[in-house]
Amino acid sequence: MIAEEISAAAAILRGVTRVVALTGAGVSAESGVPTFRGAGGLWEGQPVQEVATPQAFAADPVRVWRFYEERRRRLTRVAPNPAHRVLARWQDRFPSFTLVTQNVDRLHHAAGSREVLELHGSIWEIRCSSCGRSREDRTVPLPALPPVCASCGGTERPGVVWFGEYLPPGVMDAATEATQRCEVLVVVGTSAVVYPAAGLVEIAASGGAKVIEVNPDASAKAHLAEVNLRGPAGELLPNVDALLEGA
Ligand code: BV8
Ligand code: ZN
Repeated sequence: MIAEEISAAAAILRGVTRVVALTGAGVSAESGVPTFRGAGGLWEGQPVQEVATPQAFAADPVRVWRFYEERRRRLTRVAPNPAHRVLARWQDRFPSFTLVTQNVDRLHHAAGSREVLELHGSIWEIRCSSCGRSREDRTVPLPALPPVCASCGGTERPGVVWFGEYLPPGVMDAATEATQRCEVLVVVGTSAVVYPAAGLVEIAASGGAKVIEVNPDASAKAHLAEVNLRGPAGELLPNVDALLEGA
């Protein structure tokens, strides 16, 4: 029964000090942002894993930019949902709270979350492929595709981590360190199939932390969860938070 699961999740979270939350596309689903799975993992019929790669960008930068422009445009019309807002509140509810996301949409920031560990970068960052100069740019549509670097004339790319690319070292180390030390890991809206992000669930569980999953469907790591809240995060996280509020 979901009510029991919600109380079980609140019981695990009540009184703990070190909490980490790991989020994926599902936390933004109720804001109207399609998940990767939801779209069948495809863009224009091609697996995203093939579009979101340095090879695809080298072969056809305009095509890859169209993929990101379309997502940037869609993101200008969405807002954070209650799941984002609860996770923003939790940075003040727990003495040590770390928010780790695979999302590039910055909806956690828009909900008031500070110090979000963005494992896969941000769709609002633009970086020069030559000199590495990076800037936040929310212009939609961009005046030219591909955008050109103002300081060296190089081709600019979206500031996201593509498949086959290493994650920003500092960010992954901070996420790993927080997960190794946490008492509870809350896994929200991820299928947990992309690495090294998905490996964080193992790190938490093998470190003795309790894992709570919030997802209508079982992720690839659901077997590591103490409690599985099977439903939309925008509905279930506020219920858990309400029980913590009452405590
Ligand atoms: C790397 C940014 C070193 C770009 C992304 C080990 C084993 C196997 C493969 C690998 C491995 N190690 C490395 C790999 C390769 C690869 C990988 O993991 N491949 C997978 C496909 C098997 N990893 C990499 O390439 C990483 N780099 O390892 O570098 C290296 C270097 C050279 C050579 C080798 C290794 C880089 C990975 C990062 C790629 N960039 N995003 C962009 O966004 O365009 S990944 C992208 O896809 C997302 O960021 C996210 O990580 C992933 C999608 O997953 P989710 O977010 O979970 O979304 P999904 O749609 O799948 O699921 C949504 C879930 O939400 C569902 O479960 C659904 O039920 C749920 N849901 C729906 N509605 C709701 C909900 N939940 C709650 N509430 C709701 N309302
Ligand atoms: Zn440059």
